[in-house]
Amino acid sequence: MMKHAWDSYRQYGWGHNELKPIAKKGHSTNIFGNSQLGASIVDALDTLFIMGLQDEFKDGQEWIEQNLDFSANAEVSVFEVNIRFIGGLLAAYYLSGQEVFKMKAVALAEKLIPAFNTPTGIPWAMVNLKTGVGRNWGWASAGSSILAEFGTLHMEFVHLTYLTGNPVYYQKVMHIRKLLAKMDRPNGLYPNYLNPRTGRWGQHHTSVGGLGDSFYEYLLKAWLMSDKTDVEARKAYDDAIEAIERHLIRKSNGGLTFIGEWKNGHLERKMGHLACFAGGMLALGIAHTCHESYDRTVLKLGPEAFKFDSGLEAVAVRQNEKYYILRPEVIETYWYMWRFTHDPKYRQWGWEAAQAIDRFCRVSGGFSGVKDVYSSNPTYDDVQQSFFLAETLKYLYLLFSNDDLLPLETWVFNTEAHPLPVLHLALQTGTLL
Ligand code: DMJ
Repeated sequence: MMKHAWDSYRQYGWGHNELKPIAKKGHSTNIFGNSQLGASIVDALDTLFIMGLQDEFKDGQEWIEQNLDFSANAEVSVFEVNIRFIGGLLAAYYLSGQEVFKMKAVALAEKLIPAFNTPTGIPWAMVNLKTGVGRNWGWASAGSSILAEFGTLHMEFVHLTYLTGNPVYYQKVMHIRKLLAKMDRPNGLYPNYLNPRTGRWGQHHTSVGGLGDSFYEYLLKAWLMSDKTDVEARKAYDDAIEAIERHLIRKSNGGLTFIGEWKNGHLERKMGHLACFAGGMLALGIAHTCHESYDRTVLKLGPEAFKFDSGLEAVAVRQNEKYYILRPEVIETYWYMWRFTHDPKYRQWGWEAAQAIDRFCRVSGGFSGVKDVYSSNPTYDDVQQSFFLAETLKYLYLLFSNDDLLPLETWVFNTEAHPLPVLHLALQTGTLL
């Protein structure tokens, strides 16, 4: 599947950010601005390396050496560029030892630093790579920055300081953490929106799915990545999860554990596909619930969001929530649960998902998302997302590999599945400061 995804991108979308596997041409979205940064190449590199696809890896490296530069007049998402590009380049560097990846990661990080020029130091969501001008998404509450965006820079930025000796990256993300630690939280929950001018929360919406998700993930992983010495991060994680357990985690009438969304004092009994990564983070009954969300569809692929009220149990109701865009979170959770328990059901569930993807998402020009997982005759969205190569296929591969391939004692995966090593000595000896 990886060969088919990569070869198709190589043939029809090379250098573009993503691929349209039906139209057989390049694709991009607003998260990459109007740039051609080869996002699929950078996102896929470490997967190719791990799978032993050396020629393909070399091909990607060559493209990066010759073509990847960050001078375009393009407004990109700081978060997306960080997790896919900086994370991807750093992982490629750590795995292969090739200096070029480190150099490119640092060059790109320099372009993101102007995004932190706000009255509070909470970065803008977007930055123009050429001019350094930042701004926020028009749709975000009251001009706010997004928790899952400014809260998902920590791992990569700590590594950048570790590799370069330049303290700036570390200082930027530690500043975010300190600022958050000082703020009052309604019911102990972190709202998804924070205004970078005023330092006040926007709407009181809390989610472990979209807009919140990887913020919680990075608190836990900051602690893991520091060889469990960053106890401040662990404490913040424990406090956040305690409030989430109290207010958001419930059992449906049918006995499925789910994580709902908090909207201005009210619990919405709905869970997004994105929240399914939390099965691996919390190791609760979430993996089972997310498997049910797949199993209760015609295609055996999970919808974007599913509900637990009015007699509904892990199924999507709205037409615009029935799509599957090759997302990884459920398979990610299966893999973590496999590593934690070695219960064969997780491999079985992963195998079911792999077969369903191969059957319903494979087209001659790559892999495409589908618009309705409840229809036996689904239409395609014609996008091969870069995270399909970075995450979905990597987690599937790891699910059927031995534990000594990227052991979790020494590697911590960023939110785009790019493995970064645990920094044993650096944090303990304070060399980062
Ligand atoms: C990926 O880019 C990352 O996993 C991110 O944290 C959330 N969304 C996508 C995949 O669904």
